[in-house]
Amino acid sequence: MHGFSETTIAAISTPPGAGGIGIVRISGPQALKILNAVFRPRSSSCSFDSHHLYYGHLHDPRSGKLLDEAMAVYMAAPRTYTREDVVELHCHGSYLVLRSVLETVLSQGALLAAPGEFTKRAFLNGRIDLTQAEAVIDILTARTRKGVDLAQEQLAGALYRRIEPIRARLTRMRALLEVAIDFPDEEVEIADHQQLLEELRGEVEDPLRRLLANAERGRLYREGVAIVIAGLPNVGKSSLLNALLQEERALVTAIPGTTRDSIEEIIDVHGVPVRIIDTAGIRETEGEVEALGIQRARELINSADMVVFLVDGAGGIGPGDIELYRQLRHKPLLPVVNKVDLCGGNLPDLAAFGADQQWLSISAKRQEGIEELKAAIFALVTGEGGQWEEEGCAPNLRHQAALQQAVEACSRLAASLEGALSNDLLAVDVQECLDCLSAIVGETTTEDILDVVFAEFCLGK
Ligand SMILES: Nc1nc2c(ncn2[C@@H]2O[C@H](COP(=O)(O)OP(=O)(O)OP(=O)(O)O)[C@@H](O)[C@H]2O)c(=O)[nH]1
Ligand SMILES: [Mg+2]
Repeated sequence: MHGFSETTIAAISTPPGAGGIGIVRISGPQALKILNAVFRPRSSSCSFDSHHLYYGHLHDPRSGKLLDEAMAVYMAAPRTYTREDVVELHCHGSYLVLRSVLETVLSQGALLAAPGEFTKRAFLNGRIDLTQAEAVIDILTARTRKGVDLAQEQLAGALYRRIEPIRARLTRMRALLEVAIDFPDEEVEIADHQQLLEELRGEVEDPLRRLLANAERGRLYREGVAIVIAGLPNVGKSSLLNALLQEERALVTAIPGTTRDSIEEIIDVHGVPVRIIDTAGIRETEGEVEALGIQRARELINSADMVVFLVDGAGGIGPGDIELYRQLRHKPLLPVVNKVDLCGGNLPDLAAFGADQQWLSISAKRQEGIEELKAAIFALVTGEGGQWEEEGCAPNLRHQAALQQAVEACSRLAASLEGALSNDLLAVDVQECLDCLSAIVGETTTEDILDVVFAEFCLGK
């Protein structure tokens, strides 16, 4: 589909900073030549067996200078990450060492790899489809174990395997229609429209809609949600943050107005990365710093996906709580009563907030009710209590847009079939639907799509 690249690329493939080892990766037709130029194996063998690790030293061939003691591996095409010849130089994980090794490799004819270029080559050389390339980014950036699992499934081809049978079905339909176009005078009807319509509904549209239903889930596990803990001063917001994190992250004191700057951390709520943000307690204040904190809190509340609205069950509910509740009502809200350990079983009267409002009771200090709160957060972010089909695939935004277009093309096709339009027109609709699906797996991708996908990668991947 795309010819193999003539250039050889190289990059530092391990993260910046000090580490036990750091790896410079080289891919392309000159990889082996460069390895021979920069690396001297201790054993004097002059050739490298593929997929074997060699111990030796890296030198700069221009000056003869010793660069590092290293392990090197040469992997001959096509059994490699990119399907090209690949060399990895395992050096000491010092950024300065790695830089000088990379610079030397570049001086021998390699080009600095663009972000994601190794994976892009793996895709262009047909080792993986586009959804698998995207899964590689997801694995690198996942923030929960669940996110990693979903990405691994996609890397194993879960999404591809869901798209392929639908594409195969559409391809068959197109073929039927083409035959019917070529032989308009046949006695038997080659493309029975009623039957095509049934196939379209059952084997194309339904599976596509089911995939689309999973896209929301993909977004959630990939991007997570932002939740602000809001309430009056001293109700225990920072204590709640600490309880959720299981760590004394925020300052907690009995003095109202303790938190000024907002504090945020990411927690794993049943696999969803939740950014949890502790804010300044909201009240009228003369203090300049506190006022800035409160303004900040209001901005964060506005941009948050949802709000945990906290009141102090022991201190009594005041007009301030009710006024704040009124202001927050337009957001997805989880109302929580804190400090129930001080209530002796008697919760304050919460009827003023509305008779039908469900409240959770917790004690942030004693870490009671925290699991229930997490479950409630999960239920709220997943809508109907997380009733997703566990299908092992989580389409991303790009897939979602293409799936949406495919479903729309499907509807047009169904209407055309019902309207008994000519086979030529039907074939156009089928092709449109096919194009959308081909774009997802990367079979008919334009440079723009590739640029967008691979721009998300980090260097060296
Ligand atoms: N008994 C009891 N005390 C609590 C509980 N949660 C918080 N507190 C106490 O309430 C006081 C205020 O707690 P914070 O977590 O600082 O409250 P806050 O809402 O962050 O306060 P500001 O940052 O000032 O808005 C502290 O003395 C906490 O120890 C609880 O569940 N039970
Ligand atoms: Mg606080």
